[in-house]
Amino acid sequence: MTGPVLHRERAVIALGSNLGDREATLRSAVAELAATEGIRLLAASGLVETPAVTLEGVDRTAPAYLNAVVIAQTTLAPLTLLDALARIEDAHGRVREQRWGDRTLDLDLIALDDLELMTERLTLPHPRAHERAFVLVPWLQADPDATLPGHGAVRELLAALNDGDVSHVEAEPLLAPGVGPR
Ligand code: A4P
Ligand code: MG
Repeated sequence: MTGPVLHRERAVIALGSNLGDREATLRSAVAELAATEGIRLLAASGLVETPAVTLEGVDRTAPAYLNAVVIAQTTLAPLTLLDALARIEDAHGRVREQRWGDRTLDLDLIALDDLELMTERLTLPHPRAHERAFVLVPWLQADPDATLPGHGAVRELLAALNDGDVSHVEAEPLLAPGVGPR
């Protein structure tokens, strides 16, 4: 007898933090993702520092963000994966008071294969990813050939944005060598 066929999807997850020890938070979030049943990390960006984008636009008086992107393989259903991300956010003291407000940790699902979905809890691909350098720059680091379903090559989306606000601050790779296919 063979075991159940586990369909594996490729997930792109964006991480952001602009409160507390941002780097420690992002590193432990990556470790927690890697330790989640049904998630296997394949690649990760470095850390990039970006000015806060708020509902009023770029706010340079707000604490700056560290952003990163990880690529994973997952057997989790889309909403189960979203729940897993929310649990990790909550474990890092995430409070939800203001949309696009300051946060210890934000985990967004950017894409899950080429799935297109629009439900109350989950929109895929992430509806704002294509216009955000703080997502596209680290995504390209993690996957130089990345494409955003419905929008095209990430490299071209980024060139069209022409946003020079993103700087690379990574000290050590977010993903230790050896993490990956087992
Ligand atoms: N939701 C729907 N689709 C998704 C998805 N693909 N991934 C729902 C994740 N969540 C998704 O999110 C609100 C609800 O969106 C969730 O309950 C989920 O069911 P939230 O994280 O509670 O609140 P939020 O993040 O404030 O709202 P929103 O609109 O998702 O914000 P964004 O678009 O994620 O923007 N500036 C910089 N420099 N770097 C950042 O990382 N991030 C944001 C947040 C704003 N400014 C930023 C950054
Ligand atoms: Mg979010």
